[in-house]
Amino acid sequence: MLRLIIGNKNYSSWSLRPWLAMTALGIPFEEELVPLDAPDFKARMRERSPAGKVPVLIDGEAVVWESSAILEHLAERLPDRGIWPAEPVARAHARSLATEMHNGFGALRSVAPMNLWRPIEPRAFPDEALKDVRRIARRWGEARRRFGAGGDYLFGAFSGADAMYAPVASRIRTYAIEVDEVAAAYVEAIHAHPAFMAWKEAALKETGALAEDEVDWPIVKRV
Ligand SMILES: N[C@@H](CCC(=O)N[C@@H](CS)C(=O)NCC(=O)O)C(=O)O
Repeated sequence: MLRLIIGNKNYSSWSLRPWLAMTALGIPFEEELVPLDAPDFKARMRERSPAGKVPVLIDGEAVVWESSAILEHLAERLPDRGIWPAEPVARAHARSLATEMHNGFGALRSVAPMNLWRPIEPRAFPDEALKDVRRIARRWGEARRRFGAGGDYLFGAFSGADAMYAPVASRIRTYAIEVDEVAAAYVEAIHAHPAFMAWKEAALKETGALAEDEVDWPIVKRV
């Protein structure tokens, strides 16, 4: 059985990505949650993977860290699950989008942490972060136009690319960041996915606020 080690569901955007891909695409796995603020988090995670971070996928003797490597491992192991679109041009596009997310958009990520229990409330962000949002919305629009006809997601059916961008959709919604109509519809489609809803439901039951992810710390706003 595959085992996925994750962090707090309210905050751990990198953990959400492979969890969402696996859940949405019907890949069975056992989940182990290691709270990010546990005093022994680093010690426990260093025992599991060289980077000492979450997420980590354990597949027998294979230990896979880095969210995009986990998606690639799953795509290779379970080629029929649809981690990437079957059609090669769409697949190349999906991989490029996913990798761009994995390596980029740091300006947005640094000022707008994923925080699922935070009430929806507009917030001002620096231009650089808003530029990231516009670039992301353009990417979503291009993918939806070119490849999205078969469904509500970037490549029609839900894929690894959607899993990679789901935390951004959540940030856009939480901080009420204005986006164009196509991007706004995509944000809603992510929030309407049963796998995303299941993760969020669990996140809302969590306790343990993290200062670095609460933008009004020491105030913690919760729905
Ligand atoms: N590039 C990594 C990022 C992993 C990451 O930064 N995980 C965070 C939680 S979302 C973490 O483990 N933080 C705790 C730490 O760095 O000690 C990936 O794609 O998996």
